[in-house]
Parts: sequence; structure tokens; C-alpha cells
Amino acid sequence: MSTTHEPLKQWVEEMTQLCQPDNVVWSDGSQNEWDTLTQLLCDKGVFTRLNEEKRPNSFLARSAPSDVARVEDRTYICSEDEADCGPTNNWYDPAAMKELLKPKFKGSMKGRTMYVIPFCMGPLDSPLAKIGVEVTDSAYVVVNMRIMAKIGAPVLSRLEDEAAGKVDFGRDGHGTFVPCLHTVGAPLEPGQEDVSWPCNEDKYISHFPETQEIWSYGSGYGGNALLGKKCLALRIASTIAKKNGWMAEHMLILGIENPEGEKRYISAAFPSACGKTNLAMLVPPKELTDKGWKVTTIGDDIAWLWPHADGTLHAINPECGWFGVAPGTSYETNPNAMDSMLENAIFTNVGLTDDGDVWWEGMTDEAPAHLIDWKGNDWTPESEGPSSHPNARFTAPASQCPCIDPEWTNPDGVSIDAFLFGGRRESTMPLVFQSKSWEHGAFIGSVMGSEVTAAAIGLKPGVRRDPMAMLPFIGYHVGDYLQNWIDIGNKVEKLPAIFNTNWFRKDADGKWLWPGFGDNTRVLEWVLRRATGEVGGKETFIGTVPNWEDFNAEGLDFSEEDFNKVMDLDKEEWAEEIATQQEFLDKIGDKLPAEIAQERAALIERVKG
Ligand code: OXD
Ligand code: MN
Repeated sequence: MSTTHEPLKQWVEEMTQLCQPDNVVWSDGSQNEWDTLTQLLCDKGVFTRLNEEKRPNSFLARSAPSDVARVEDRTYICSEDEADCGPTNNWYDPAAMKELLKPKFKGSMKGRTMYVIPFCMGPLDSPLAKIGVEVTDSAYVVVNMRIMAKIGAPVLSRLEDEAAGKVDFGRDGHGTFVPCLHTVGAPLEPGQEDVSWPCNEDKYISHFPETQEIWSYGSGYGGNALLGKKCLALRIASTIAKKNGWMAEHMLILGIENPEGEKRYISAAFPSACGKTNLAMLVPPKELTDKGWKVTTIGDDIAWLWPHADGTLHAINPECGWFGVAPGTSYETNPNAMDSMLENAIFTNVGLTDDGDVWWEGMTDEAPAHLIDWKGNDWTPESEGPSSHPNARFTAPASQCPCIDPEWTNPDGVSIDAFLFGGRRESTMPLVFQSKSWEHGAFIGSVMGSEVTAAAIGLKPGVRRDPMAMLPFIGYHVGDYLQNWIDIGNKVEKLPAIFNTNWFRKDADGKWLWPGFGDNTRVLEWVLRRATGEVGGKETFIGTVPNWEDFNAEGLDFSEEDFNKVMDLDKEEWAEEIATQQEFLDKIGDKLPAEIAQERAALIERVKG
């Protein structure tokens, strides 16, 4: 297979010459290809086929213990001008980065196959869709990409047709693709035996925003290797979005239908490991389901949003699958995610049960008596350390999610009524409050933070400020990114209302003050009723909070006193919060939008008042 798309053909030839694979295979995305590659991975010992009866067509992989997460300290934004990269990214000169990487890529695929994967982020017919082509020497990447994105023949022919002028979906980037180069960086000498998870200790996840290219070296794991996700759909897309007046955000998208049958959509930004996938697929508690409340899912990680001709912000999910954190996921916490991975799924770094199924911490109350752990060793409940890596993942098709929204592949997206921000905060932050305006909401998002957990390595514990949960994913200067938020506010007639939430507040004894999970629907109910102007609220120095009378606690063991605790505003805590927010805002420097600085000054005045 090859292509009539000349620039693509030429690029693949160049990459072949550079990386010197033994052979080149164009991915067609077919079932046959999946069957062949998953079998190949089984034969090579990379995959273990799970019990066909319990988990049909599903596989377990174990990565190298040194290759288990995104590597933020090895992630680079290579903009021409260092000033465009900003203080929150690692910068490298683009020409110098290519000079540095070329010798590493040279011959990096020797002894391996180079797969060429045309992929499309977003529905193929969406004007916002982005086509990328990943070349990779990892068959694991190909099969994961097949779940996470539309790949192969239909994408290639769309690209060819666009370039030949046969079709035009008004796609920005019409006829072009984002080249994504990936190698695990482990060439094989003739006769050299392969390891089950080849990778390199040296890792570079490099982005070239001006030329819209991605070069990833040395890792085979997750966002480092499945380049459509964080690299393209967030870092590169955010730079395209900024230029063209739209937004690429680290947000889930969910649908919520009230008892009157009115359907609305909410998009929510939470840092990694704050239960975003759980919220995206939440099951309302019985009292609310009985009344007719329903929640559906469009996406669990990324939203692309644009000012639509109808005067609202529309959103699509550019992905086709879930790449979720396994530990903690269970039929209690997220039955829809559990059902999404019943078949045709890939598991990475979880435990293997004696009957050929998977298990991880939190899946059931009681651990199986014996497992093979994520490092391939025997494991019993008495063993030291968990059976699964804390950042172990499941890759599952979104189409298998029981609560998938009927509009999830609508190329025109869905209209968003509310944005939620939130993080994992044990104190200070109440369960929910609404911003006073779009600009105030942008300020709240700019200083949101979360207590650090396992999805990113090499971080100090404490509250990490994470603007709009985009800190590791903004492909350019954070100040310019915040300006894009302000600018969008001036372009959209009917803007989403903005809220901040915190499901994780604790009392002095370390007990959770809010049950979370399905009961978060109660918060969403208030959010929607506020967004549509159905209920009032109480003005406070941080924003508008619910009145107890408007908060639906029906059927929940949750008193007005409990409500007051989880909603408590402590001015001393807030004085401390504001001081630490400032440390982060100071880093942004001159590019901090004036509107954000003004909102901050106004908050300080209100806290004093
Ligand atoms: C993710 C992340 O994997 O945010 O989605 O780290
Ligand atoms: Mn994420």
C-alpha cells in the first residue's frame, strides 16, 4: 500500500530512510489487521490473550518498569521564539532539537517494522477534524490507536480526496496532515533477541508548533506514544486553536437530561487522576434516575470547542476510545467504564488472574488470592506493593460504553451550557460555586489546582496549579492561552456558565465531606438550573453558591449542617490560597491578561471586605 498524496508519500520515504526499518506496513485499520497484530504481539510475548469467555478479544501488556507514564520533564515545545513557549513548558530551539534527535532516530527502527498509521481526530466529516499520520515501530501503538482514533484506509482516502479537490468539508488544514514520528528507540542488531517492552532510557516528546510536527523518541507508553491524544489533540491542536479562534481543552463532555426531557451538555476540566472518567460516565443515584434524570457521555478527556453559527460554543470529542486509569475503577465507582471494557480492550500494567482475566486495586473489595502482578511476578494480598501500577490503563472503544450519547460522533458537535473546573483539594474549596462572569470564570480556571498524584511522574507533593487542567498540555505560552479564553468570551453570544467544583474536601479528621461519584449529579442539577436561570443563589466573595433549599439532597444522608461544612468559606484559608495562587500567576509575567489580573485584584478586595 502507498498513497497518491505526494507530500505524505515523500515524508514516509524520508522517515524510512532516516529510521531504516526492515519493512514498512501501511495500517488499513481493518479487523484483519487487528487480528494479525494482536496475534503477533501475543507471539512475541508483549500481549497475553485474556480468557476468551470472560473477556473476548482482549489483551494484557506489561510495560518496562521505567516506562509507565507521561514524561513531562522530557516533553518539549520547540517554538521558533522561546518567548512563545512560556514558563510552564520546556523549550528547545526547533532546528537544534531536530539536529539533536536526528542521530537518535537514525537507524532507530532497524530490525523492526515501521507502521504508517493515518488517523483522524474528530468525526471524519467535522470541519474541526484533524488528520495526522503516525509512523511508529510499535505494533502496540497501532492497536491502541485503532481504539483511540479512526485510523487507516478511510482516513487516507479522505486525505487523498481532499488533496485532489474531490471533497471539501471546510476542514481547517484541508488536504494536509500532521506528521507524527515515533520510535521506541530500540533498534535490533541481526539475530538480537527482542525484549517484551522495548524502549529507551533517553526520552524526548517533542512538538514543533509552527510546522505542526511531533517527534517522539524512547517511550512506548500512553500519551508519549499514542500521538493523537495529548501531543496532537492537545498540544498541537491548542496552538492551531489559538490561531484560528477556537479551543482545544483537557475536558470531558457529558449530556444531562432533566425530568422534562430537556437535554443539555456540560464540559469539565479536571487534572489527571481526579475522577474525570468517572464523572464523564456517572450513574445518577436512584432518586434522581426515578425522576427521569439521565447522564450520557460524549468524551472523557479532550474537547475541541468552537464558536458556532448558532451563537453558542459547540464541542466535539476528538477521540474514539477511553484510555483510562484502571486502579480504582469498579462496578461501584464506574459501571459504564467497566462495561466499556468487557471485550475488544487492551489492559496495560494491571494484574492477571489465574483464570486469565484482569484485576487491579479497587476493582473488588477483596483481592484474588493469587495474581501475576504488573511486573510479571507472583502476587498475593500479602505481597509488598500493589498488583497493578497506579497509572495502569485500560484502552476501550467509546462505542461500547452503555451510556454513550447518540450525538457523540455528530460532526457539528453539541452546544455547551456549562463549564466545570475542579481539582482534588482537601480544604479551602467548597463543593461548588459559580463564577460572576466569563472573565471571572477564566480567572478561576487559571489558578485551579490539585493535590499531586500518580499520572505524572517526578512531581513534588502539594497543590499543583494547573490552569484549566492544561498545564502539561498547552502547546504555547500560558499567558497567550489565557488570552484565548478571554478572546473567546468576546466572540460567543451565549457563553457557557462557569463553575468550580471540589468533590474531595475533607473534615479535620480526614473524612470526605461529600460522597461524590453518582451523587455528583446533584451538583450538576444545580449547575444546570443556574445555567438556565431557574434558581437563584447566594453571593459570596468567591462567587455564587447554592442555597440549601435549592440543593437536591433527596434520599441522601446529608443534612443542612453537612452542606454547610462542605460549602464552608474560611477567609484565613482563602488568604493563604490567594497568596499561593500569586506565586503561580507571577510566573506568567507580562502575558497575564489584564482581565485575569483585574479579577484577582477584585477577589482580594472582596476577601478583605
Ligand atoms: C490522561 C492524563 O492520561 O491526563 O488523560 O494524564
Ligand atoms: Mn487527561
